[in-house]
Amino acid sequence: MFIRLNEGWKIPEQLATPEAAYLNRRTVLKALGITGMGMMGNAGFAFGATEGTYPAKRNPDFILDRPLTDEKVAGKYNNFYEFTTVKEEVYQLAEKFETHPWQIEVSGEVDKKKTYDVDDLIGRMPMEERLYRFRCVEAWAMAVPWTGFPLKHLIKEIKPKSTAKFVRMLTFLRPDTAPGQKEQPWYPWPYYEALTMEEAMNDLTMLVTGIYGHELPKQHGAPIRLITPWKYGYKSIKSIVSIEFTRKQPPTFWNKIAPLEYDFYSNVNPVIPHPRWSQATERLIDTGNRVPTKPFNGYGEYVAHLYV
Ligand SMILES: Nc1nc2c(c(=O)[nH]1)N[C@H]1C(S)=C(S)[C@@H](COP(=O)(O)O)O[C@H]1N2
Ligand SMILES: [Mo]
Repeated sequence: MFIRLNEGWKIPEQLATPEAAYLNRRTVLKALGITGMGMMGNAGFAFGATEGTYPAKRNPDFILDRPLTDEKVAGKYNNFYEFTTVKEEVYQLAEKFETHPWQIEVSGEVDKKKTYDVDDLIGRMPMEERLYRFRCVEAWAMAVPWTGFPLKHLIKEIKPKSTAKFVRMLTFLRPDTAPGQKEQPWYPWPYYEALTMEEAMNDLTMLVTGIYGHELPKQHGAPIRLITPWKYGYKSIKSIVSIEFTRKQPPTFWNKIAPLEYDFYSNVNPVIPHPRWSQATERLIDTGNRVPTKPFNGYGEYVAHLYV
């Protein structure tokens, strides 16, 4: 995040292409009533306890103002510092990382600690697909179909105590198989993030296990990650092993490293520049087009009320 600034932000903005609601091929075919199993097959991605999960039914409430990002581009341009800070190399270094089986520990302001198995959650949570914009603080952006479930469903099941005001999440700590953790000991591993309880319960907030109609490849944060589309990407913590409910606002990884550059809330905001670059526009990673940044990344109707 520090070392590979995109040069693009320095050049004058390109004009945005006109907005148009995006429908992909499957949605169009569905609308016409002509989808068949042959077209919607799983292409060998689903297996084991999650068989039949993907592709999940798309939630039609979430439409895009831009085409979906090319899956191959999104899968080879990743921030996942546990493996490397070189975006183009994450997918290779994460390849052998073991993500199955996988448990999440729930602790803190709860009646008793509990362990959840990710396959079990996938089997019984209301899985859906959503097309979301995604915006990294480095000013690159993409639009992808995530599969997962709103975090609020899990929180309602957990029933945290009324003293729970924040939700803290942690990534794995495995320096033996995650070379970035071993070779960059100056970072405060494991990666940790947090939301207010209101943010965690918001309709937009998802725990995600899939992308592009199949399970998450490792570079995108398998087997389960957070997605908060109105916040900069670093809030979307990958490969979650722990969820803790706290009374006080927890510290966060990037805020700890550079408090003046990364604040707790980190809501996408075109008028507040990062100390080292403008946030007025963003670069779409597959086309290279620059488009204006939207307040709350375009999701103000869902979340603006949380911040007044
Ligand atoms: N555990 C962990 N989660 C993480 C990161 C990371 O380095 N480690 N990087 C974050 C940042 S800065 C971004 S932009 C997104 C990138 O998600 P993607 O690679 O799936 O596009 O993941 C976020 N989640
Ligand atoms: Mo990011």
